Amino acid sequence: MAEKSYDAKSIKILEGLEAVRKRPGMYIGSTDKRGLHHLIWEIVDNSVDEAINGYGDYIKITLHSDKSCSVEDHGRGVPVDMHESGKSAAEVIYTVLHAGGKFESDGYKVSGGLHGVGSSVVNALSKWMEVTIKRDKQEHYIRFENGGHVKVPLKVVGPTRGTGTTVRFLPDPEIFSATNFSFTTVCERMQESAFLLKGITIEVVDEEDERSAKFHYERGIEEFVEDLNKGKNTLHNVLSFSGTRDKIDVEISMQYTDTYNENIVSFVNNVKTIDGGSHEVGFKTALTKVFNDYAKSNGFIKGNAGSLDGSDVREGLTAIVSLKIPEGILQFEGQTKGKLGTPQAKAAVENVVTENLRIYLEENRAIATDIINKSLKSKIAREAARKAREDARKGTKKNTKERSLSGKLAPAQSKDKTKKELFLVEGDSAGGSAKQGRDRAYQAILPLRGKVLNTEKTREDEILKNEEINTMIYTIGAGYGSNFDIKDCEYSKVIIMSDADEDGGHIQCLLLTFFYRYMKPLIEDGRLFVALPPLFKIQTGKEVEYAYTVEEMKEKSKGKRCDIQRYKGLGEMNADQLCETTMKPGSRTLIRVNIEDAQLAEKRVSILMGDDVPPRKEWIEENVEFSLEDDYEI
Ligand code: 0R9
Repeated sequence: MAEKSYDAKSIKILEGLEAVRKRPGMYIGSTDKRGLHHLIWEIVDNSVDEAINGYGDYIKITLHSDKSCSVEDHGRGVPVDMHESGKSAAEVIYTVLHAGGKFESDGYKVSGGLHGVGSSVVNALSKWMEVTIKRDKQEHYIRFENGGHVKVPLKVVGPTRGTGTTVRFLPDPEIFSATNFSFTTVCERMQESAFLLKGITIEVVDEEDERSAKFHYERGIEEFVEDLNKGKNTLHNVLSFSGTRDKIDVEISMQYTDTYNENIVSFVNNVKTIDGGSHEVGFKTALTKVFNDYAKSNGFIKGNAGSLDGSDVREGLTAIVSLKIPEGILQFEGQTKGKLGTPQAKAAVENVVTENLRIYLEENRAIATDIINKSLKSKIAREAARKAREDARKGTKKNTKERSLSGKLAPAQSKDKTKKELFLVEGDSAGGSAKQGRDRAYQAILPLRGKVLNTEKTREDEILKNEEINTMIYTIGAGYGSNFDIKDCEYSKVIIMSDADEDGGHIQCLLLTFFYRYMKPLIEDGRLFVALPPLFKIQTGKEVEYAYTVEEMKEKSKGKRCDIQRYKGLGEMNADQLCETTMKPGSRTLIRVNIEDAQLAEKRVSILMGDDVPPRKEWIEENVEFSLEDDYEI
């Protein structure tokens, strides 16, 4: 009888694992590079849980040459006793699927809560998985194959010292489209975890390329902020506040730089809240209130001169907001569950920040003055930009003068902002073809001459003196920087069209940097694109085909007697060809630029486009493999 129910349970378990293999996306989001790395995060989560509970302060991730990955922790070791089902506890946690959906396993498991939620999913999606457990002075071993089938049941291997768990797995190449783990991706994520788990050491080893990195931070998120602001001019040392309200632990570190960017990154139970939520609202509300109160009571804003906006007091601010919330009141919202819903979190953060920041400003008046002056500058610029936009809308005299400045622009005839497209075209000759070949009703062409300014290395006042940049801001019509207002944007699509060569790539990078820094909402709203012109023209008799990659060219010309022309630049195409291949909806290929991870994007742009050479060199050396994805996900 017991035997029978044991078998029945085993079948159920294998059915569960099979379901994961059938629809992996439901459990790990995708089966591309991102999903592949998700497997590591799932396993590391268990080690992190154990470390948070006070067991083991060292975690090691090894990327092996055989494309498998192992995660080692120095916790208590997974229990090895027999579970009531007749299976070992170790077998159970690596094979029994936790009930629930897609993102549940991303949740923080507070002490005493759920453990090992994602391990069985990783097992299901692996060619093999081995677990080695050091516990009770003995080393134990269990091996699974082909999506979680037990190959070697739990056994004692021999005596050992210390305690801990090591999980090694090989992702199933039949499931994943990508099979190479990226050392950089793993390091970036582990560094972030190490910042959040102060005092814990996380080591990442890449066996194949013989390199490793160790992350350990005694001051936690304070060092996180220092890292984010590396290479920037800062106005003061990092401020850190913490406190507990309503059983919610709040920890905040913040620092102002002399840049114009706002970089607030928030976490709940060590999981990043990409879409913000109540804690970020509380943080922003407190900042605006405290700085306005200080500015008014110290004579920075007199009479009815108007308050500082939230965007004014956040200009140049880098901050980490990290909360620990008990499971009972934890609520996530949104499609990807990246937004904190818990209403109490707003008050908790608001309270901690208001109390502490007020005192800090009173005690550090020189710094307070610097920050307020910076915010006031933003306020003046914001009001000036608004006025300029209003003038532009009304069509005042000044506007006509400015319009002549952008005489290069071939405007679209339509006034319909939801249909109009703006092409930013490299070079006058391609600009000429584009003007001829376009759909005049909806497509506007702005040819750009020469190299675009690197806005990452240039001060704002210099940037605004640059004619090329000025024309773009004016043409798009929605302002720039913290005063950019997407509602005023004249176009539904802004399309960068440059040659498919090195120079063209450089121009793309420079333009992407400009849009990222000064018109970020354009990207966030999905309105920025890069046009993909063809690399080859293949002519067979009278028939003309185009190819966008070398492989496609080979494929299309195979076994044919044809003429192959490699386009060196857009200028080599005549107006009809350019229109057909690169501009006409339906036959063109556009790449939408998106920001997948705001914090990473921030770091990438400043490393790749900024003043500091060594970090750029390091990044390029470590990332020799470039893919389209890497190029455009800035
Ligand atoms: C290398 C990746 N690490 C793990 O997968 C891992 C899981 C795990 C763990 C415990 C300790 N370390 C771990 N590492 C543990 C031990 C005990 C209680 N809770 C957790 C204990 O000794 O009493 N477990 C995660 C789930 C389980 N253990 C359990 F369900 F089997 F208990």
